[in-house]
Amino acid sequence: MRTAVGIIGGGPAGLLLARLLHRTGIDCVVLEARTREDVEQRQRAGMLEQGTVDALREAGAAERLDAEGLVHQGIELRFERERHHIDFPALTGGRTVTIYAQTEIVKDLVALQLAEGPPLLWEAQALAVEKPESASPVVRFLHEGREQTLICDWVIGCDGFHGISRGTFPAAGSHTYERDHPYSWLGILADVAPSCDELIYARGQSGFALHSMRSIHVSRLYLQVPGGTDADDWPDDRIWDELDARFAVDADWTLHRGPITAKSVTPMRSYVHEPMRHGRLVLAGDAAHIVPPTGAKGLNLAVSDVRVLARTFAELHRTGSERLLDDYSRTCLARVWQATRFSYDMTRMLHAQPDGDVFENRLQLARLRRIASSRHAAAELATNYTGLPLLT
Ligand code: FAS
Ligand code: PHB
Repeated sequence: MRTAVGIIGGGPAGLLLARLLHRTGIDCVVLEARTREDVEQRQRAGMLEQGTVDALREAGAAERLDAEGLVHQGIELRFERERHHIDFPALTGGRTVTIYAQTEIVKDLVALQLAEGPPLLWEAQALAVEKPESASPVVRFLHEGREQTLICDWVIGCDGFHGISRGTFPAAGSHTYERDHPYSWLGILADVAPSCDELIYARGQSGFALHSMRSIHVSRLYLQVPGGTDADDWPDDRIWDELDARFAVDADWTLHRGPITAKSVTPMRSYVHEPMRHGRLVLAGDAAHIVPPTGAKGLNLAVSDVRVLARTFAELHRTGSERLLDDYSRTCLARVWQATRFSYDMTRMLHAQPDGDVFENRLQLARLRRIASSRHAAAELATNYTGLPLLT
């Protein structure tokens, strides 16, 4: 097989990139290791910055998002049994966010790609990227029981944190920056109407909790748990009891319970790989960076990488100039590090420190009190949460 742009990975980054390139008239192929069912059912993110909504509209993939997405005007911070609303439009000159599950974005993009192209190969596992420094890099992949090759002009690694693309980069000149946080998130889906109109980020005495949602009928909640936690050790009642304790406030508010339909544990890590390009191999999304989901940045960062990348290929296609491509890594990393900073700060501010560091505990409260009492500090949180401008 031969194509202009070989895309490894059919998650949100790979699918959105394929859609944007296809609409620009650029030939590409997506190789996805898993099945369609796997990819469409994988419970992940849910909060979209306006830039992500704009990108999906630009891709002609936002019809259901516009009909079903829940636009939110802010979030609530909870600590010391107090409630503090962060009013996004008032603090950011009108910006809002939208709740629409990553699973639905993937379903929308898959349906469009299967209907209109480009080719999307399921259960096509990339084994290696060869000759990335050459003008014709090759992806060796396993599909339908045999090893095949995809000869490309460019290869884009959209294969997530556990993919193979990043490992193709030469050690010399590559740098990784990482921090594993000493706790994880236990995430649940529950068939019960959300107990709130907007997301609640709670710093409880025994740990962090987040109340999100997927619709007006389905709640999505997260609970800080020790690293290495097995979801099976958390029966439904234990989860609801702990969530109740962490969301407790001196106000008339009830956490509504319901049947839990999905449970999973996600480790908390911060990770950045530099650079994001080597020769004709380029990384986008989780293949290049991971943030703890406290700042709701993972999916949004993947989309902003893709928006930059699609523009660079559009210029290359139109003018033959690689000027923007030469700048891709620097452009994306500027935004990646800002999102990494924000996600790290939100995580450290809201999670109980397992080592019971009382000094850190007091610092957390001081940070939260500053946000609750200072318009300036609240505006800084709101500006970062709703998304910094693209191409910072
Ligand atoms: P993805 O990991 O989504 O997609 C990579 C794709 O590449 C996968 O489909 C994989 O099967 C495929 N692949 C891998 N190796 C391959 C190979 N060798 N050949 C072919 N295909 C290959 N972000 C938030 O903002 N909020 C959240 O609550 C949140 N929760 C998360 C929970 C979990 C368990 C994880 C892992 C991530 C979570 N994230 C969250 C971050 C998540 O949303 C990512 O940012 C987002 O999926 C990034 O999309 P991609 O870069 O496309 O990577
Ligand atoms: C989600 O809805 O899955 C979600 C929302 C905000 C976050 C993390 C996850 O910070």
